Amino acid sequence: MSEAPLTIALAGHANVGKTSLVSALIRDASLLVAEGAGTTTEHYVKTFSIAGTPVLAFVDTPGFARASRINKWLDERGGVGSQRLDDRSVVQAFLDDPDVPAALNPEKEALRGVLKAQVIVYVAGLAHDPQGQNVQEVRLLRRVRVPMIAVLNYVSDDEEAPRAWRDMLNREGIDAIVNLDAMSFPADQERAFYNALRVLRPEHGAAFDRISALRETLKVQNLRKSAVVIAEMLVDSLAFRHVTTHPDAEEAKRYRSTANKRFKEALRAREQECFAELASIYGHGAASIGGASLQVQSWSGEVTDDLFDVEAIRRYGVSAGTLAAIGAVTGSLLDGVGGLGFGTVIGGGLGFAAGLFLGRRVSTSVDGDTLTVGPVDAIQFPSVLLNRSLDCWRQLATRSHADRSAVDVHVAEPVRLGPTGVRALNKHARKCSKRAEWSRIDGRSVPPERGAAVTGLAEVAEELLRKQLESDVPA
Ligand SMILES: Nc1nc2c(ncn2[C@@H]2O[C@H](COP(=O)(O)OP(=O)(O)OP(=O)(O)O)[C@@H](O)[C@H]2O)c(=O)[nH]1
Ligand SMILES: [Mg+2]
Repeated sequence: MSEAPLTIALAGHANVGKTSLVSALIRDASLLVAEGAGTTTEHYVKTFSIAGTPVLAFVDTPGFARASRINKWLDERGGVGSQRLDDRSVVQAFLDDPDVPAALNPEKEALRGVLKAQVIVYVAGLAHDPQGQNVQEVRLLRRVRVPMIAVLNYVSDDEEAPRAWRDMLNREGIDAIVNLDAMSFPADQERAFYNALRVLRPEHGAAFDRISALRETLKVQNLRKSAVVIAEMLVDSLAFRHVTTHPDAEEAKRYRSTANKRFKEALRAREQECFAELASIYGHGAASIGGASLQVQSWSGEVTDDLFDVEAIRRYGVSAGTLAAIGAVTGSLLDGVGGLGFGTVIGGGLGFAAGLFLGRRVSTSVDGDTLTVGPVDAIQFPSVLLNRSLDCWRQLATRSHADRSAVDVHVAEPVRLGPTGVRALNKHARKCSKRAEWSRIDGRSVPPERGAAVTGLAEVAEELLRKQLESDVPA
């Protein structure tokens, strides 16, 4: 077993996704990736550590644009007969030659990085057919005399890579060819990539075992952490009340609509905080979330979609059938409270959803000089909150770190809770709705009994996350 990390250089033509692949492999969304060629200008090493021990070191390199010129230089200066230098020495001589034109600096820089590696990964961007310059790149890299595999980027599933690429790479004596799409980055492609490396560098077998064990552990750990983050948000949001005091009852009443707005803003901000925490669990802390219905400019930005609107219920609410199954006969979460005049909720379709329009169900009361806004007294609300965060989670959990686009919450059909889950959710939600002191939204400290609600809701959330994981995350 080898103690030092296996050093792997990613090299290839400019703009084929080398840095994107490093990002995805080491789960780091902060590396500089951009549309144009020439984004990476210096080579750098990123180590991937497990429990503080570096197991792999990836060398990202600037892309090649003039490999044939360098090959020519190397052929001319390599010497002949007994004077002939070995390949690595000629490459080194090229790097040491002060007269090499500055135009070749990116290539020099790339070769400096490549010389540090024990394995070279030649990245082929399948946006184009292989060209003469790609052949030259492979030939140039082979002079470094370390095992070399080719990664075919832009192949998101098992589709056959274009024959021309395979033929060329085989002809040039590449040791292995694997599909590895930086953007979708499926787990099975990543495993195949590591298996190929393992064959070439069996002395690092233990490192690959540790990586695959880590992936499994993290899958479970991150799911649990996410469930707790979502449960904390649920408790805070369901318990929250916006309370203000005024000179008299009339003033308090006049302030009602402003207070209502503040209340909703506070819940939206809390939801954003939850999304941000989920993102950071999965190493996407800097990502922004946005989408068709949930428009978010930045983590602290504004949500223009409404957590409280009819569409939210239709999309994320509990179905009429499930409500019937659990015997819900009113839309109210707070038995006997409210007096808001909700009708019977058994019914169907949008009329049903509209009848539960969440925004109208923010309970508001004036008691002397005190105005209290909240909680949202609608049986659909906990489900809407839970499913929106699930929607965000499912994308973060499967997202490649090469993907720098906004997270588009609101994509696929949400996985719904069954009657047992809804019953459990409602049970805890009812409790939270009666305990204003359980909300941390306005920064107060919370009593220890709140913990049981968080645990209970985390169980409900975890069940849903697991279902989701089984339904759409490849093993
Ligand atoms: N659709 C798609 N786009 C990709 C993929 N990999 C990379 N890209 C995009 O291709 C562009 C270049 O990606 P980079 O990772 O910067 O490429 P690079 O090879 O490091 O580029 P240089 O450093 O300039 O040589 C970016 O806009 C990426 O988002 C992929 O698998 N699928
Ligand atoms: Mg780059």
